[in-house]
Amino acid sequence: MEKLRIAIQKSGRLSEKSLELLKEAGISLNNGSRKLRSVAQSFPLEVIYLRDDDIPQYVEDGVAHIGIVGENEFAEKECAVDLVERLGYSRCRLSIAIPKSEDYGGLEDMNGRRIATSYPVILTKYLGEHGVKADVHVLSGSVELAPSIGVSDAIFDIVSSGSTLISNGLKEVETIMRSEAVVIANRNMEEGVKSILANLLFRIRSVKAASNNKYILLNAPNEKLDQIIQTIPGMKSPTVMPLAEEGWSSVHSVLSEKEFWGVIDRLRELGAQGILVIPIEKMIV
Ligand code: PRT
Ligand code: ZN
Repeated sequence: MEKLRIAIQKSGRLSEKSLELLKEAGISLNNGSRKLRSVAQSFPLEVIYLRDDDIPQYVEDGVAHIGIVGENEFAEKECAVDLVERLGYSRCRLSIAIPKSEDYGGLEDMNGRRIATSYPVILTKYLGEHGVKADVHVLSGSVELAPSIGVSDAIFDIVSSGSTLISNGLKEVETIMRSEAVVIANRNMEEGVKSILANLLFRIRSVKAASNNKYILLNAPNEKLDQIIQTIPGMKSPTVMPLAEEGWSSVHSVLSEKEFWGVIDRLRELGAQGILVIPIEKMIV
């Protein structure tokens, strides 16, 4: 039977979350310790484990049908693959940083400067778009050390908390790109494989929607019911049922994580009582 082949980072910042995502999508893999390849039990899927740098090319070549990579790798490699889903984890940014004692007047300060990076394509493109001519110096690792050993004047690298920059005496001066884990796909998949991918993406979206939403139940005084319903519109509209106690109703709905606290505060102001918030296991989108 046809299988969808997915490439996942062998070991690194994307590995664990990517496997967890598959698990939440109901896909269990048959190996405890990671091998080069594993086959899912209850879904037509095969996983191959690769270095993240190699994944875009393998997907372009069709060795894997899809892959999970940082958006930065997708942008850097410029492979002929499609970005089909954003996953929201392993978020980071790619920024230019300079020694913290130096002043920064804007991107034009980079004219004639040496910038060390592992992402020359993204950097060169950005500088070109802004008419800045710098000397881009490619390093495969430990980019943050380059200024202190005199290899460069600035760096362009991944930043997450910013502590690596601080501990190397650098400061972030320009953010060029934001990145998160994404699913990339081959452009020439057979119909059978495409439909497996559609099913996988449907499951992934349901997992994502569930983690971004909560189920809320509350008791509302009837005279405030209209205002309470407006505060929590829900997926369609909330379910409203009369309570045994005269003048009160029970309201059930779905609340997004983003607006959560604002809505709760407003509901309390309106006299809602017995508010219960429950995690959603899956949400079919
Ligand atoms: O071995 P392989 O080639 O597969 O892995 P890798 O070492 O190239 O990649 P890995 O596992 O480090 O990162 C994989 C992906 O995670 C990256 O491509 C990014 O999309 C994403 N990601 C998210 C990060 C970070 N956060 C991150 N903080 N990748 C790297 N870092 C590094 C960064 O290079 C810098 O050295 O962490 C340091 C900065 O972190 P802060 O928190 O000190 O700012
Ligand atoms: Zn890598």
